[in-house]
Amino acid sequence: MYEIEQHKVSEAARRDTHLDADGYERLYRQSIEQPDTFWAEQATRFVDWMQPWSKIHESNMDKGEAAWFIDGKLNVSANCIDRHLAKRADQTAIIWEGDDPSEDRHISYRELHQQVCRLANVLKARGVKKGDRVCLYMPMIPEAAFAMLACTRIGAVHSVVFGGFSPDALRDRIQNAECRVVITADEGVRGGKSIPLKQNVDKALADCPDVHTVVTVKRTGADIPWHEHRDVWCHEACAAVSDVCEPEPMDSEDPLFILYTSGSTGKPKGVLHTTGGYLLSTALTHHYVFDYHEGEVYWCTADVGWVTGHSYIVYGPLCNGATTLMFEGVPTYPNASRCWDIVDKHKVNIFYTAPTAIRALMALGDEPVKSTSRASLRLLGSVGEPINPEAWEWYYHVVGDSRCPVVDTWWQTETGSILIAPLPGATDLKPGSATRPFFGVEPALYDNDGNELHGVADGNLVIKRSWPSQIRTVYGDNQRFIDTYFSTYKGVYFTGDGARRDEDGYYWITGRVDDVLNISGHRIGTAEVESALVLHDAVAEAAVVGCPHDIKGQAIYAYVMPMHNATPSDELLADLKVYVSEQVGAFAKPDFIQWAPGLPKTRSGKIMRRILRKIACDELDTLGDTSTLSDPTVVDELIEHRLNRG
Ligand code: 6R9
Repeated sequence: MYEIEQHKVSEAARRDTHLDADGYERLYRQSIEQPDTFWAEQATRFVDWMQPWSKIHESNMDKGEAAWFIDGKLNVSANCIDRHLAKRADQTAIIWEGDDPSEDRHISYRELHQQVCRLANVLKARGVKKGDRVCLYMPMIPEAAFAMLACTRIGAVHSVVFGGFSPDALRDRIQNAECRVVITADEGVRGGKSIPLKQNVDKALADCPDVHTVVTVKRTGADIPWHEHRDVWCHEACAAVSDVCEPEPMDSEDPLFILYTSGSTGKPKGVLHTTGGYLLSTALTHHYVFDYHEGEVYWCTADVGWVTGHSYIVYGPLCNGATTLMFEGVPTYPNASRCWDIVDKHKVNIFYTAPTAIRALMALGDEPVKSTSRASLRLLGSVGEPINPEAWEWYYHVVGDSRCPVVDTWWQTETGSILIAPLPGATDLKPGSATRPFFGVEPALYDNDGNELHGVADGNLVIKRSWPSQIRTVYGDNQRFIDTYFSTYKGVYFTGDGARRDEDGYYWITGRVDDVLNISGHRIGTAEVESALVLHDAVAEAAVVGCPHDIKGQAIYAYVMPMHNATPSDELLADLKVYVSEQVGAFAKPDFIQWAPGLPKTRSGKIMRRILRKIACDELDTLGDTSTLSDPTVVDELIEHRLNRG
């Protein structure tokens, strides 16, 4: 067990932080006991409003209804750009570091303003109006941020689809959100390889007749197919319009964006976030959790296609007038020192990444880290999955030279912003714990019967009161939204995660308690992979579970029952893996596929995943009760042929 004292934040770090322990206690208490006073103060300090709100907040946690800063009007792009111009027009807003270490760009707030206005005018010229959905399928280039902000400027709702998704997955998301405009790039570049984004869009659009415009950013200049009536080059269109575009006054509860995430059914959910509450929460958490100080360089390594990229590359940092770094490549290209070379090159002060990246770099040894300076680093962050104490220690001691606090931040696509995390200088750290709730957040642990557990306990993590950046609905399916988040336990938000609370009130997230896997920090529903597998002609049935993986956290283990007329073979196995990549995306490709003569089912026909998980994890002595199975011999057969994961 680790001692708390071991990682007390050093006195030097404590001196300059926004808050100390008393400050955190005082503000947390105020946020719970006098929420209206607390939120009014924060909303005034962090966000500029075009029209003040009439009421701070209203919610009904039985139905998942929430409204924040009611009647308030604001514009997100004006908050992220225009209001900084008086003071910091020449300050760098975005540092872009290319995949190739010789390429970089510095975009000032002034240039950001011009670029966003131009792109907003292009969207307008193509008929995009307030409330319309625009799909973004982009690599990690500044134009991704320009496009997001251009949407917010005119009140369009963006739906960013991660560039690693396949054309089929992209098509489903374009159709679900009824997008008519797509913004993409000719190609993406990662680790020296190119990704055919425009070509993928063309494939996806074969089944999306309503899409009338594809705006394409020229990133590599590769030869790409072109459809005269539909496709426009971003640089040509932007050159033809004005660089002035007045920001649209938006209601605080107007939709800001849709972001698809995986759940326990095969169909991804379009998580909908709204304007005022989301912007305030991302700015507030960026300020306090990363202890952001004026002039600092902040780098979040996430992709803009995931929520971490939305909240902590774009919205939170830019709302705070920060300098945010965006990296196109991967941590190991051209070599294992890349991240630390970037830190030294751009004098990065705050570095935020995922445990899977930390573990991958840790496996390559200390030398690639030690050969760099990292003197500018002041704070380290972690997000996306539980960080094992070994990785935490390495991050703290080797990357941070035992000098930089590590903030382990727990949150979700649905929560919009960080809900549980230490505040540097205020919270003593424990490796592996996300520690304590952020302001206004009231977590609780429930047992499976819905009883709240008090004191030291292990249970299902729920959130008891509404917070500003809370998910408002699942786009187009409010019933599914209520069923998923507000029906498991009455009157509280169910996170889908399990957690333990220790004697100091610290939370330790133990992982998903539903059928969602976390592969290298990417959320994937087991049902999504299963649906892809059973679409293949040779597959009769499939069941997917997670098993532990040293670097990725979890790996995908699939049990596949072949069709009666199919012959199981190594070629077919390889085929199935490629097939899943095509259906969903390469990151969802099964690591292991075991042929199954049958799947263990209850007498009512439900697949017993618990048992499949135990077999995949080699935990045979705790298989549990198999007597309720309709055919228990299936289990012996699966055990006998289980795969060697070593
Ligand atoms: C931000 C993000 C959410 C799921 C979440 C949980 C896991 C995220 C974590 C963590 C332990 C942390 N998760 N942060 N688990 N410690 N600090 O990752 O959003 O992609 O929606 O994933 O990730 O299981 O429920 P999202």
